[in-house]
Amino acid sequence: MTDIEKDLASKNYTADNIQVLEGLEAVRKRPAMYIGDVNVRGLHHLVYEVVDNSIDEALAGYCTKIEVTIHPDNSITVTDNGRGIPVDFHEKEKKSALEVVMTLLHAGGKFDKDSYKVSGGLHGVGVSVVNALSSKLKVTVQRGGKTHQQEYSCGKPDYSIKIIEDTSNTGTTTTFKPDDSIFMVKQYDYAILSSRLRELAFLNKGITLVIFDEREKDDDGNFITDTFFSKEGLPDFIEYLDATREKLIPEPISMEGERNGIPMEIAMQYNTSFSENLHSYVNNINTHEGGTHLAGFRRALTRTLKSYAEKSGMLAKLKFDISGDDFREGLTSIISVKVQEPQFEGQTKTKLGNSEVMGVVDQLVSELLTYYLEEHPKEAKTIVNKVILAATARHAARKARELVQRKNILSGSGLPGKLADCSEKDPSLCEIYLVEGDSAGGTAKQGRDRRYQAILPLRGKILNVEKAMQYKIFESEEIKNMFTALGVTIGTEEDSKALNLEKLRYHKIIIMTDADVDGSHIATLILTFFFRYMKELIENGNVFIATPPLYLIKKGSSEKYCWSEEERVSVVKEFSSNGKETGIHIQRYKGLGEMNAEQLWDTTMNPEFRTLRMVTIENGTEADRIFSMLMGDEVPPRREFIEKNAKYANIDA
Ligand code: 0RA
Repeated sequence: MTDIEKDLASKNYTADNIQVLEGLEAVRKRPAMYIGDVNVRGLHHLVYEVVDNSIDEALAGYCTKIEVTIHPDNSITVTDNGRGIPVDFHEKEKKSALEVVMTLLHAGGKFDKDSYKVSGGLHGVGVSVVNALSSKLKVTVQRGGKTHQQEYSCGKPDYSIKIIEDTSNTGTTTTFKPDDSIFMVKQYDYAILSSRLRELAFLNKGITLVIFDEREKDDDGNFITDTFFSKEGLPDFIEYLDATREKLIPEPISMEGERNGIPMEIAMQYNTSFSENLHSYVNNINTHEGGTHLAGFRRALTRTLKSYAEKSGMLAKLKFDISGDDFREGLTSIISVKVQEPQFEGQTKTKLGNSEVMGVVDQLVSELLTYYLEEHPKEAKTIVNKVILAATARHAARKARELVQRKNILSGSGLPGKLADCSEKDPSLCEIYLVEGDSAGGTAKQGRDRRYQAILPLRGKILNVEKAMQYKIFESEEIKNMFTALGVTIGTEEDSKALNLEKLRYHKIIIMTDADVDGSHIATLILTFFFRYMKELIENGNVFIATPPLYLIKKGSSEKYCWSEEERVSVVKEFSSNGKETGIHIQRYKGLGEMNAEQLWDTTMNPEFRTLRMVTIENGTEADRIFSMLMGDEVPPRREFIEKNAKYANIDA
């Protein structure tokens, strides 16, 4: 007998149930098909799936508060004060509606066809998938004066739904423990969950979202907790994202409306920076790759501002054209639409394909932005002046860039002189180390395997691209070297914004800096550059951080490297317990330069023993905010961030 058959025999299931169990069995066999992966992302996705159901209940107008608790064993509880999942008997399925929702694939929401249901995760798979992937799940429903309960193991009910007590409340509480035999990681990350809940609070104004972490206490002995609530929604989101940028107009421009049954919200603010920060969402999902909603917004923005600027006469003296980019320099904007049947396209399925959305967004933005500009002449003038400034700078940037390109053509291969290239030509086998300083660069050149490892030394602090105007970037020696060594180029023109990734000369780009404050600063400067100008490389999984050891511990003829404080303590213990004399020598590596070529190869560059940390973007909107805060002008928020996060970084000052 198979497991399923055994189960059926023991529980007297009818034929109708077979399909159900096979459904959940399929989820357990191929979890990645339902939740993307069984790594950090998949693990957190389980929480989002459950929270999404509560968000739907809130969007239907029946729920105001959602609480998420991380328990000490990394199980999760999600509680809402909605109407409660229906518990009545389901004639067709011959079991409670609750059990149907919890055990049938794609059964969620089927009871209430008229309800307004649009969230439901990127994979939108329903809570039964969470149940299937949990070793244990308990759901408690308060509804109709009673508290109902059912528990499941690996998705299968332990008992039929039962009433446990009377209640005057309504709501749903789900507690689940992800199955350790399925997931590669077990620990929930507070920062990942809380930034998603914060994002949901901004995207769904009026809902209170609370997170508790029972695994950790703060200095006062209380559990770590955060409460997220936004009264205004997207304008509040903009204020949050731009907290450390200098704004140009007092309040974000806020546009909201519904066309052809598609609700949409847009908020935008101009700041003194030079980067464009457009964030777009469909049904609360961040559409990283954009799509028709974003295209509609951009089109309307360019046309409306251009026509206003022309009418105002402010462009009269301008000697060159204004491009679409110029309208978006220093613009932070968020667009959020809710679409009943979204089509997601693109490499990561985060590009909205529904063609009908473009026109309706364009229409609403044209209308409301025109109205705004008429009503706010002072702000309108500020915006047009910023656009003119951007166009002027772009003009200068093009000249600088053309000069650079011409020079590259003149100097033959165009590869930077400092680059020690590898002999292998197949990019998928090649690595490039971006190394802090000429001296460490020299050691790395000696230590590397020159067949497939290239070394590019970078001189000290590279340009902070967060604060620099674009043309400065094309003048910076270190940045030009990175572009030419990697083989990719970018344009400043609209159509050539995308990187030519197929030209990438190394599929692994490894940032190698000292394990101290300066080294971390340099790594952050390089990451800022990648995030702002070569984000696709990060999204593609090409960017890595090397991890040189922090200590070398020697005793007699034995020696060991340590990468953390804990390792150091345990190695010292090991060495002192099995030796005769107390002659232990501890060397703290402050910089790469203290290692010789052989040591650097052994610990940090040899693929057999090294640890590389792949740089990923968990939450693009949050990453944007953190980069602007870390690399911008304001000091206090940066200090606070560093104090809060220092424990995650292996650095001493
Ligand atoms: C459909 C119908 C009704 C409630 C829900 C769904 C519901 C589902 C979830 C999932 C998590 N929390 C939830 N809260 C409510 C009730 C319809 C009615 O009472 O008429």
